[in-house]
Amino acid sequence: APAPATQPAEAQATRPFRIPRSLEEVDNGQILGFSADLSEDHPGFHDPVYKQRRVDICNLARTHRIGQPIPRIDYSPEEVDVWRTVMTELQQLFPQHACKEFLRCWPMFGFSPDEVPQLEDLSAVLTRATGFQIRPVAGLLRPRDFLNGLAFRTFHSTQYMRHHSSPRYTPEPDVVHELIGHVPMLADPAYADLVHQIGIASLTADEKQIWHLTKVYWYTVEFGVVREGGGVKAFGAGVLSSFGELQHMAAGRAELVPLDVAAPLPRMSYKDGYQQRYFVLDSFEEGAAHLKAYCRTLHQHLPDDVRVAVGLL
Ligand code: TIH
Ligand code: FE2
Repeated sequence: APAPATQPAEAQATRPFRIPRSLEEVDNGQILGFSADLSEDHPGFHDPVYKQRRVDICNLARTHRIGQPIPRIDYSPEEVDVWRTVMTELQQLFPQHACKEFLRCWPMFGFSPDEVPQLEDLSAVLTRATGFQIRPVAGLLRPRDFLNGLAFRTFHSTQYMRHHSSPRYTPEPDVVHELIGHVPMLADPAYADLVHQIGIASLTADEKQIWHLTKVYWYTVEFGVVREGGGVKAFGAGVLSSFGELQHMAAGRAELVPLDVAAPLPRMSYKDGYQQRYFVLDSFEEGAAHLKAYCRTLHQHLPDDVRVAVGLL
C-alpha cells in the first residue's frame, strides 16, 4: 500500500526514528487505514460478507513472516468478476494511454482476465526482473515504513479486492491497483532504480523530508504522466489501475504541470477523487534522473553499513 492521506502531526516533527538495517527492521505492523475496518462511506460498509473477507485477508498479511511464501487467496467468483471487468476495460485503454515502459513489461506477467494473479507468483517474476519483491500488508503503512521498504527493494502490497459496486475507481489501494498499477512498472529496471532511490532517501529523512518524499512518490509513482510521441501517457499506478481515472486523464480534462521535485508540492489526499492536475515528466529518462539526483541529496550521510545493506556499496 502506498503513502498516507494526512499531514504528520506537529508533535511528530522531532520524533526520533531508527534507520532499519534490514527488511526485518521495517515495521509493517502499524496500519493507518484501509485495513479491515471500513469507514461509513466505503462502498462495502453495508456488506457483511465483504467485511468478513477483508478481515480474513488482512489477518493473513498480519501473520505473514518474511521468507515464507505469500499465502494464496482463493478468490471468489464475484471477486474474479471484478478483476475481469477492470482488466478487460483497462486492456482496451493501455495501448493508447499507457507509457512504453509499462507496455514493454506487461506481457512478462501473463495476466489473464479469468484469474486474479497471486502475489507470490508475481513477486518471483519481479525478483528476476529487477530484484524487487512483494510483501503482503494489511493496509496503509506509515509513510516512513512504506518508503523504507522500497530501500530494500520491497513493495508492500494489499491482497484484498475492491468492492464489486465500484470497479472503475476506488479511493483505496487494493489487489487490482497493486498488481496492475505497480507490479509491471516495477519490472522496468530504470523505474525500479528510481523507486529504490526514493526508498533510500527515506532512510535518513526527517519528518518534513518524509512528508515531501511522500508527495513526490504520490505525484510520480502513483499519479505521474509522461510526454511520449506528441501525447501524454500514464506511468502512475493510480492512473493505470483505474479505468475511470485513465479515461479522465486521456480525455485531457485535467491540468498538466511540469514537476519540480525540489519545489513545494500540493497537499494530497485519498479523498480527492480523480486528479484535477497531473505532474508531467518531459521524458521518463530525464525525469527519473532529476528525481534520483534529488534523492541523492537526502542520503549523503547514510552510514556505510546501511549503504551495503541496500546495495549502494
Ligand atoms: N484509485 C485507484 C484505483 O481505482 O485503482 C486506487 C488508488 C490509487 C492511489 C491510491 S489508491
Ligand atoms: Fe499505489
